[in-house]
Amino acid sequence: MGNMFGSIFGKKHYRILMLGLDNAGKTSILYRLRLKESITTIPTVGFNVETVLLGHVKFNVWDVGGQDKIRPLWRHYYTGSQGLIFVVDSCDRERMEEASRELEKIINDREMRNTVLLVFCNKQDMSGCMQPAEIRQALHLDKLNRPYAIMPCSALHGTEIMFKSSYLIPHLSFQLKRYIHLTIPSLTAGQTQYHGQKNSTWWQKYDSHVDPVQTRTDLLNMDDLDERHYRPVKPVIPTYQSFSCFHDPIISRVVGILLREGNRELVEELIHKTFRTMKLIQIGKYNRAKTKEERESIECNPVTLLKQAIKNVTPIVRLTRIAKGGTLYSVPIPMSPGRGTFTAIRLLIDSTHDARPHDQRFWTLFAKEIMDAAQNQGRTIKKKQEIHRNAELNRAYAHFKWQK
Ligand SMILES: Nc1nc2c(ncn2[C@@H]2O[C@H](COP(=O)(O)OP(=O)(O)OP(=O)(O)O)[C@@H](O)[C@H]2O)c(=O)[nH]1
Ligand SMILES: [Mg+2]
Repeated sequence: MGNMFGSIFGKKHYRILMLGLDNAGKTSILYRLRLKESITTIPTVGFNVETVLLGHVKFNVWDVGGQDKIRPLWRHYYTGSQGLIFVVDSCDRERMEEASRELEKIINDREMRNTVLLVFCNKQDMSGCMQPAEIRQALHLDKLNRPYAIMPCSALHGTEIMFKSSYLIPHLSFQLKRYIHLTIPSLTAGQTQYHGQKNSTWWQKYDSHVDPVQTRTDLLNMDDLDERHYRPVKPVIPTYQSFSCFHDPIISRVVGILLREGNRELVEELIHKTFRTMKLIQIGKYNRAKTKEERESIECNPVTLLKQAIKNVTPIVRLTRIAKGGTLYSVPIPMSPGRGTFTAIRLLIDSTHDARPHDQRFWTLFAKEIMDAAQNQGRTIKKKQEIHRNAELNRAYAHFKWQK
């Protein structure tokens, strides 16, 4: 189903909100889905967000801390969520009633009216835990008049979760069809306008959403008459941005520049292989180093090396063409920071394509170029120096930039 869905709608992002009482295992489930292994967690104070790929469909899964002090913050994450995963600790019989109350509060909210509900009965590996049928009764799910699914799982034995999460896909496809059905008539009637965000409709300009509170201290200091208690709240960040610990703007930029024909997963894999090669080379050097000072001078973090390389390779000037008296002159002008980063990455990639021998893999050559550039040596640095030299040769025309 995932494949079919992906081929019809292309690659899609869905925003899934994962809520539940504290200690239910939300963070464990999130990282089990993301890393396919169980990790040691600490109670979440803010939130974690990760992108999980299931079949061809990407899910942005938001895990928000469940301690009672932070529960009022949950509603700030409702807007734009297409799915809700409610996690319950199957062994926590005493707090089942509390979980039921919280779930009821969430699904009765206006913003969550159309979301798909999936209840995970976590910690099924422990003896004496409640069975899904019991939990369904305890959470009063029978009385719900919306589609939902309830399933046993264990964040410690994650294969079950991986399989079951694909349940969300058919339901979401149903939702999407309904959505398309609703928006197409208004599109043809020419009523749809775009206000920055895609798929927004004309009436959204009357949107009365207020800004969310993002920190716990602000929340605790919020008075009872604050408008956030009764008015719809904006999402904390737009869906296309990420706070994931795996996200880095520079790496995304490199991926974007290397990208061809939209195969982002392939490019991300190339970058990961480049980083792995760099790390292996640097760790080899580190282990061979004799003295402590020598060891300290070796940088083993590939991301730091990439950033250093980009910094070293960024030119400070560039040439532009200006017409004067029927002649085109190459005029040196300062490089803007954004364009400078782009040029640096482009130069690194170009010198990788020029590199010899050709029988080596891209990631090996790219890793070597980055490490050379981080040391202020190599082909890419020469290319930068060439740009500077050309600017120097044309310095006589520099005043054309401001003389009209
Ligand atoms: N036995 C067992 N323990 C689990 C399972 N899933 C999570 N745990 C444990 O439950 C504890 C709490 O897990 P977390 O993932 O931090 O819980 P949480 O829901 O994120 O908690 P908050 O961040 O406070 O909302 C951790 O000690 C986990 O090791 C499971 O499937 N089986
Ligand atoms: Mg947590």
